[in-house]
Amino acid sequence: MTASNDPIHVALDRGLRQLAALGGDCVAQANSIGAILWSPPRVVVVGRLKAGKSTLVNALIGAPVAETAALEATNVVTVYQDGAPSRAEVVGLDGTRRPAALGPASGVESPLFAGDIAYVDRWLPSAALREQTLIDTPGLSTLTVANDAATRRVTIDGFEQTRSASVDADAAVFLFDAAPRADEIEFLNRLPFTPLTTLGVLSRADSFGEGAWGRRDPLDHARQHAVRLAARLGDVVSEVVPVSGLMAQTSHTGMLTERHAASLARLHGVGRLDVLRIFDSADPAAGPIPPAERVELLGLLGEYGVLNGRGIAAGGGAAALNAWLADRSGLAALRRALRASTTRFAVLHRAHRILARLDRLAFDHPARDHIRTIAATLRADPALLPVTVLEDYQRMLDTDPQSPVTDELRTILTATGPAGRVGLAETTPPGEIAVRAQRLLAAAQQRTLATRSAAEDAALVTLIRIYTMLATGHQPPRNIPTP
Ligand SMILES: Nc1nc2c(ncn2[C@@H]2O[C@H](COP(=O)(O)OP(=O)(O)OP(=O)(O)O)[C@@H](O)[C@H]2O)c(=O)[nH]1
Ligand SMILES: [Mg+2]
Repeated sequence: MTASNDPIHVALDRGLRQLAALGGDCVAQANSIGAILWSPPRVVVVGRLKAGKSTLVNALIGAPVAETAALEATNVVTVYQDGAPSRAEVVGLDGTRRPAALGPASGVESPLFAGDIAYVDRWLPSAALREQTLIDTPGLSTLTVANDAATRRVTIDGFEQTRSASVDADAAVFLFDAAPRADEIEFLNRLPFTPLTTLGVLSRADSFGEGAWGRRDPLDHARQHAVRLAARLGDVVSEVVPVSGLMAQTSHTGMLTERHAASLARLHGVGRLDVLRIFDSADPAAGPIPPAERVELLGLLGEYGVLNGRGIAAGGGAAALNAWLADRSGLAALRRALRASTTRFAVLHRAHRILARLDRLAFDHPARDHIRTIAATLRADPALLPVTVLEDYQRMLDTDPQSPVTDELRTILTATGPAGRVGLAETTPPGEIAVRAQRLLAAAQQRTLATRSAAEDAALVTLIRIYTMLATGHQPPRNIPTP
């Protein structure tokens, strides 16, 4: 579904035109809010120090733009978005913007100290970034307190009272290379997302468990472990996808050349233990390739790639090796998961941000009465009902996650048709759907007599609206553009 026929987009666009028609500075306000509507949803990549975040961001973008170093940690939040020319702007903690020069290795030469930066806006032409803006963050860690704070500041509402410096993300990709720690889960719970807008990534899958030299294939092992983790982390993430960011980066950014493949091919036929010995040694006589090339190959392929890519490089050169790396990296599955869930619901979150901006204007602008009418009309529009459901779900997760109301909201959000919204199989005949909706409607009405929170009050209004439509045979609007 394109922007022009997505009912949510059409409704919001209409509302913003009405805002602009009020004249004066409302034109600029409408343009500024409209920029959100016309830009892709924003996905923030978060996780522990050195989990492989920047490497994965490069792989997803398809260009090695984020710095990834074994020793240097990412210390500023960077927002990667599609745009030309390639350029950067540094946003200070006070909200001011300054252009920044790009260094030789496409790094940003910042005019401010890292501690004074909220985030860096970085534009580059990229088809991948047309689908979603990607936000790389410094790792969460008690060891690098300043970097940890830099991430929390721009992602958590109200953290250090720096809301103006927020990066306004719509969804998160959460990386961990082992079971997530309690403080990481706590951080995720403070982000304004739901499990539907948070995707788990088991990173560095190529070195999982005993690693490349162990008895089990680490990628297979990681895949099995990801299934167990997904079951355990169901309250925080929609899915857990195992990925080797390193193999994905090397194969998706054009880093691999015929020279690398030829060098690796010379190890074809060498025994596993001898390969280990060669890569462990700095002695030029230890193997058929010089030490500098060993380091280079390890940096590009990792131990798993070196060990298992030898025969492939010997048989089919760089093209075959690249295809194998891409296939084994798990990036295709990650992209699928991102499209199927995360960005699908991120589009609703983006609509929520637009409505929130209108609500704020309706509160403090001189034309507040007119703006309030525009906002109220939008909220009453059936096309925007899924956005309200997401907002209610988010509030219920914060206040009463175990409530059946929370479950019902999630069921409605994830359903693909009317039967699914009342918890029935999509093949159910319409009559039965209406009967079930009637029963759920009665239960929701009964619940309004003794609610436990303001969030529940609001959620029940939404549920009653939806069940009434379904009970009378009316279709609530299709949720969201399905992929
Ligand atoms: N074997 C292997 N190494 C990886 C993988 N992903 C990243 N690395 C290596 O791990 C190191 C850190 O990777 P980064 O991508 O910089 O990690 P990060 O999470 O951005 O680190 P910080 O920004 O410092 O928190 C680099 O040396 C990468 O080459 C992976 O999937 N497999
Ligand atoms: Mg990094």
